Parts: sequence; C-alpha cells; structure tokens
Amino acid sequence: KLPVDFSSIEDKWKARWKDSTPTAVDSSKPSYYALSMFPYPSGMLHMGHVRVYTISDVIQRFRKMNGYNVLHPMGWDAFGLPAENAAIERGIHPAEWTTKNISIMKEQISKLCIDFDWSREIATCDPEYYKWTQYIFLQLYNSGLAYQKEAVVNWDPVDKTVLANEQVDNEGKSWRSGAIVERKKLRQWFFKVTDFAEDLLKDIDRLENWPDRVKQMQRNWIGKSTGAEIDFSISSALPNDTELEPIKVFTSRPDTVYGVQYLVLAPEHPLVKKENLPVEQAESVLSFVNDLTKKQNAQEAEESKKGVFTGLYAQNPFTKEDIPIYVAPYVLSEYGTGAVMAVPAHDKRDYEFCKVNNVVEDIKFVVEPSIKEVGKELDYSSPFLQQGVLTGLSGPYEGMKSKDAAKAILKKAKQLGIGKSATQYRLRDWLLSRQRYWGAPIPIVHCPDCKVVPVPKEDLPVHLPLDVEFSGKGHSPLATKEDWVNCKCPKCQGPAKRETDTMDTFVDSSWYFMRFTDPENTELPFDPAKASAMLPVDIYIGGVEHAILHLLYSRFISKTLLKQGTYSELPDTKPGHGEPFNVLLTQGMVHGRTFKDPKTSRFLKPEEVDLSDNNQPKIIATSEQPLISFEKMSKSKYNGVDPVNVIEECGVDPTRLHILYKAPPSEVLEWEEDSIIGMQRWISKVLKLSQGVQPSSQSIPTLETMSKDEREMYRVTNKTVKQVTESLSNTYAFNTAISDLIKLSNHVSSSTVDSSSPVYAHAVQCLVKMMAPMTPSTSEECWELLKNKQSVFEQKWPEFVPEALQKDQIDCVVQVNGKTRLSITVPNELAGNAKEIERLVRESEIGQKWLSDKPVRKLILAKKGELINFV
Ligand code: ANZ
Ligand code: ZN
Repeated sequence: KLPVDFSSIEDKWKARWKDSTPTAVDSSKPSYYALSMFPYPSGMLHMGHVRVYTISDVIQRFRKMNGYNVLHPMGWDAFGLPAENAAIERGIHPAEWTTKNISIMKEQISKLCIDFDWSREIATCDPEYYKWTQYIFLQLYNSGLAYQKEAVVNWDPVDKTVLANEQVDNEGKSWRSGAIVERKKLRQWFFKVTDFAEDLLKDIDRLENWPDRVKQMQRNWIGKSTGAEIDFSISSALPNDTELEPIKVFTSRPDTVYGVQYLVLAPEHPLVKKENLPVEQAESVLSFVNDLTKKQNAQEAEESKKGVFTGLYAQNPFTKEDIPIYVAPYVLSEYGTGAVMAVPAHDKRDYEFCKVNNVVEDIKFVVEPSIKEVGKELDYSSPFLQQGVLTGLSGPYEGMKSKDAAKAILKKAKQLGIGKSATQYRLRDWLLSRQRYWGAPIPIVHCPDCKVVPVPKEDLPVHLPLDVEFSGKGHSPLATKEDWVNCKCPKCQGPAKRETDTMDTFVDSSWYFMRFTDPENTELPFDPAKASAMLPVDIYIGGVEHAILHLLYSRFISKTLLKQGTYSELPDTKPGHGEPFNVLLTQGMVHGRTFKDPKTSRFLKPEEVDLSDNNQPKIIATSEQPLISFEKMSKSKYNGVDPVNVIEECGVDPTRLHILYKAPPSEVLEWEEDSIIGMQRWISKVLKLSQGVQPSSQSIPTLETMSKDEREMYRVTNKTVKQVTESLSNTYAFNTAISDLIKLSNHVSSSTVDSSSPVYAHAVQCLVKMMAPMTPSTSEECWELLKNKQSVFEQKWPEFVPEALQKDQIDCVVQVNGKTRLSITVPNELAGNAKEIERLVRESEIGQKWLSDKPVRKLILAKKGELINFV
C-alpha cells in the first residue's frame, strides 16, 4: 500500500492544468529554449525516454519559475525504416502505423506530467513539415551544396537498399536483414558537408558547454590531417603509346619520401582499367577487383592486406628508382587521392602489405630515433612509426629532423612542380538519398531535355503518394508507381520523371528545432525573426548515441541556413556562428537488472527467479544464486521495464525523483525499484509538513529578533535555496539537489521551531517551491495545503538572503594528539578563538576525560575553526 494516493493527486492536478488558461507570452522576459531529442514513434515509451523528458521538464519548469519565456516543445521523428518494415511484414500502411504509435506514445507521455507545449507538436512525416524539408533541400541545391554523383555504396541485396556505414556490422552484414552487404556503384544525392569541414571543426572550440567527450568524437569524425600531395609519374611503357597522368598521392609524412618503395591504388582508382594494364596482368587484376563487390570479401581482403601487382611501374621523383604499382583494398577510394606512396619501413599497414605480398626484400629505413640508446642496435624487424631524424638513405636531407625534412622536401617538390601542401578530412559528404518509401521525396524532376530540374517552391510539397504497394522486393514502392513518377517538366512542360529516392531521416531531424520556433508557418520553414529570437537552443538533452551524426548534421544545416540569411543570431546575447545548441546534456543509459545462470550464462526470465528476498535472488529450478548484472535493457535479456507499469504502481512523482536521484544525468542509471519507497515516504512527509503549517500573517522577523533555532532554520533554508538553484541552473546535479532538499525537510521536521512561526512557514514554502519542478502534482497539492489559491508554478522561485547564511554557531571537531575524540558546538563569535575553545572543551565532561590536567603544548586550529588539535 502506498503512503500517498499518488494517482488521484495526479488526476486532480492534470485536470486543473488542462483547464488553466496559459499566460500570454511576455516579451519583456528573457527567453529559454529547452529541448529533449524528439523520439522515433516506435509505439513504446521506454525508460530512456522517461529519463530525458523528466530532465528537460525539471529544467524548463525551473526556468519558468525564474521568470523566463520558456519553449519546451515536442514532436516526432516519424519517417524511417521500421514503419516501412511493419508495412511489409504486417500489411499496415506506414502512415497508419506511425499515427497510431504517435497517439499511443503521446498518451504514455501525458502520464508522466511532463509540461510539453503540445500546441507546437510536429511530425516529420506530415506534409506541412516535409514541405519545408524539401524547401531546405532546394536551398542547398540552389547554392551548390546538394549534388548527385556515382558512389560505391553498401547495398543490401535483401532489403534492396543502400545502407550507411553504421548499418553494416563488423562481418559486413546488414544490421536489419543480416544479408552480406555488397559494394555497388549507384547515383546518389549528397550534401557537401565537406565544404564546412573547417568551420565545423574550428567552431567546436566555441562549444564551452558541451561534454569534452562529445567534442572529441566530433573532432575525430571530421579527422583533419595535414601533409602533401605528391605526383609520381608512370615509367612503364604502355600499350599503344598511351600516356597516363601521374599518380597523385596524399601523405602526412613527406619526410619519408626516400623510403617509398611502391605505390598502392584503391581498387576504384580510375587508372585500374583494362586498357591501362599490361596484358599479362590485366586479367588477374580485374578479377581481384571484381571479387571485392561483396563487402565481406572486401573487408577480409582489407584486413588480410592482400593486393595485386598491376604490372606497371612509377618513378620515385626523389630517388629516381622505378617502383611497382599495386592495387589493394586497404587503400580507400574515398580518402585523399585514393592512392598511397607506400613506406614499409615507417607505416604499419604498408609494412604488413609488403610482407604479405613479398613486394621487396630490402626495407629502406629512412628515419631513425633522434635519441639512440648507447650500445643498442636499432630494430629493423618492425616498422619505426615515430618521427625522428633522417638517415643516410635520405640523400641531402640526412640528419634533419622529420618536421624540418618534411618542410624541405615539400618545398623541393613544389619547385619541381610535382607537389603541394594538402589538407585532408576524414569527413565525407553526406549521402542522403535512400531507395525507400517512408521518407521525404527529394523534390527533383529528371527531364530528358532539361536534365535535373528542381521542383519550384509553389509546387511543394512533393507529396508522398499513399496508395502504393509494399512488396518488400525490388525498388522502392515509389519507383513502380507510374502515375506518380511520370510528371511534367517544370521547365519545358515536356514529359519527365520524378526522382524516386527519398531523404535520409537525418535530414528531417537536422532542422526540427528551428521549426519548433514557428511551427505553423505556411510561407517559410520558419520566420527568421522568431527563430533568431529563440536560437540557439539553450539546453539540448539526449542520448550520447547521437553524439556524432545527428549533432554534426544539425550543426551543418544550421550553419548553411545562417549563411544564407534564413535566420540570424542576436550578436550580443548568443554564441553565434550558427551553432544550434548551447548547452548539451547527454544523458546516460538506463540499465536493467539481469539474471544469468552461472553454469550456462543463459539469461533468465523473470519467472525463473525467486525474488521473495530481493537481496538474495534464487534460481527456482536449482536454488542456486544467479549472476546479477546491470545491462542495457533488451528483450533478449528479459531486463526491460515498462515505465507505464512503474508509474502506475509507484506514482509519477516518486518515479521522477527516483530517476533523478539514482545517478547524475550523464551517468548510467541502474534501474531497480526497491528504493522508490524512500521517495514515496519523503513526499508523504512533505505533504504532512505542509498540512501542519499554521498560517501566519506575520512577516519574517529580522535576523536579530529571531530565536536561535529560528535563525538556524532560516540559515538552512537559505543555504538550500542557494545550492538547489545552482544545481538546477548550472550543474544539473539533480541528485545533489534532492539530497539538499531532503536535508531541509529533515531539519524542519526535527526542529523545535513552532509550526506557527513565519520562519517555519517560509522554510516549508521554499521546500515545496523547490521540489515543484521535480514533483509537479504533489507539490501543487502541498502548495494548496499551505492555503494558497494559485498554482505553485505561478510562484517566483525563492531567492536566498546572503546575510542569513552566516552560522550562529559552528561544530568544532576536537582532536587530541591528532586523534578525533569529540565535537563541540562553538558560538559563532568564538569561532577560531583557540583559548576560548580550550576553555569550552575543558568545561565539558568528555573534554575533561581526554585532557584531564595534562598540559597543552600546542593548539592547532584548522578548517576555519571547525577542527582543533590539542598536542
Ligand atoms: C606515406 C607515409 C609514411 C604515410 C608514413 C604514413 C606514415 P591520416 O594521418 O589519417 O590522414 N593514406 C593516404 N591516403 C590513403 C587512402 N586513400 N587509404 C588509406 N591510406 C591512405 O593518414 C594519412 C596517411 O594515410 C598517408 O600518409 C598515407 O600514408 C595513408 F611513415 O604516406 B602516408
Ligand atoms: Zn524539361
């Protein structure tokens, strides 16, 4: 039985909140935009959702009470594969499936007492929304940031779709179908993220309020590398006297150029063509390359460092030696120039490749450590990877440090017209087209005469047709829908065909936070003035799994739109530079308790475990103790928890408190329900405290006229206000805030101050107001018990009085010869007065016991008088 009937309190206040008229936006107030990452409408709310929304709700309620105009919207990331698969597997239309899921989840969220502004609700699959996703696509297209090119893509032969690299596992299999992924060349749409690589990298330094870990992940993803591009001309005589362009390589180590013993080309390198290769080799090279179409084969070959000799030679422009040219998949076509100058002595991959393929006998070490150990021979059996000093094999550069040699060699290469400095980014352009149905159609028409024609703005949205067939095989349902595909060319009015690819859902979610600022705009994605007033988002809360792509894409879109003047930022109040999120709070996962059979390591179902003694679970079948651990909740581990059950059984407010109290937001939360009872009892206690307050018309007396106990209660109250305010506005340490509030309630309930004292009433009022963001319905109830008519959320957040923080007395720990023996209370005015403290200690009974009449040689006071040591 619960100590409080939480559900009736929830129902009562939910009804009143619904009826209350929202206060008009007061534009004189500062604005605050709190956003939790919008969910994918899977149809099931999970504990992770509850955690994020609770956190954002606490923050936004706190801001409202502090006088901000708060934007706290909610919407749905509603396009994507699962809806389409549901359609194929269960015959439900993706639109229907999605709408149903949204309404289920909305109902579940409403149970959590989260104060979202539902008037701004958006769903990315709504034509009113994707119209503007298409508009943004066209803006990028018109400014040259969206383009089509052939690309080697991961092709899932079962789902018949292109996969992102993240959707292919380590064995080269599709995350969804499990099929072995193939490499296929297809025409795809890209956004030119690489144009912004430098801005995206540089501006990471502005993100002061982002976790370092996330910033590092962004930096690594962008992966800037500086070095040189060097040309190697082909020295082989070619059939038919054809001349080939020199091979350009990108290197981060020009200092090793004297150690280049061969070149390696990516299998997709343009040189790798039958007509360029000597007849003897052509066949083996081409069959090797063809064999790589299976992603798995490619991956295996890449790992094995296998390659083939092309039969061609190039000249090392520095040593003038002829060096063989190989083809191997460890060289990536998408990085640098797709060709590598191989230095087996100083690069691990080149070294392995050299050994596996027996390229050369003699490995040339051109760099050695700058400090050599005396009497110790250099180790030539493995590559030397560090920078150092150039050896005698480096001609005129012998004895130079790597850094200087790199500069000198680059300079020489420039003089010879065969090199230049170069910067490379690991970041690739964003492949955004999907051969799928449930996404925003790319607003492009292909005309036989005018070629690629953007759909004019007035024809947007390009509607996703609803009456299509889901076979699950072949092309996207769009491609086979003739009456939709065939259209008029917007330019010449002749017969043309629509683009049948849809957009990656990351496009939808890369600008939704902007739409929230003006969700009903029918003329533009959003009114620039409204967006400018609210952006950047003040705090963005979500899972660390989005630390790379979603955040990077949002930053990119935000920067492009800023550049195009789609919105602007208020220069003196906002960080600027199109950075969309000011504070980023990445919440940790919620892990569930799992039980495993110690013998077989099999996960046990809940019904296989006897939990009658929660501290000593037993396997029912064997009476053995199971292995217990906390792991990511999943069906296969039987450790999932349905949040709706939890809140129905335990109450919303205790559940919210429990989530906030168990771990700081960014850490893993190990879910267990036992200790929710502690939160239920605490709320029950605060309800009783509120009921017990005798209303008083008197105002709070001055510090001097308060009684000693009142002064202490007033001090504790003010101290708590100070600390909790800090926790909710700055550090987001909700667990500390809760423990401070618990301390305050303990202090009030154990104090001798009379419940009719205005100081007492003040303490309880502050307590209730400060709990309100975390426990909305029970705090409203308390506030009513405190004889108030208005909602607690219309109250101003309490402010602390600095003078009240002064202690009347301090607790002083007494040590004798360094050992702690007792503690005494010292009046504030005597704090730090060693002689007086000694007198007080000697006066007390235990003090006498420890000091008796022994002479004191030395008195040491420390910690602002809170510790004294008698020697
Ligand atoms: C010669 C060399 C000598 C290299 C040496 C490294 C060490 P980062 O730093 O990550 O940018 N490389 C260039 N293009 C490549 C491609 N398409 N696929 C695979 N590897 C490629 O790496 C740059 C280095 O990676 C380049 O510098 C090149 O090898 C290799 F002691 O050139 B280096
Ligand atoms: Zn045309």
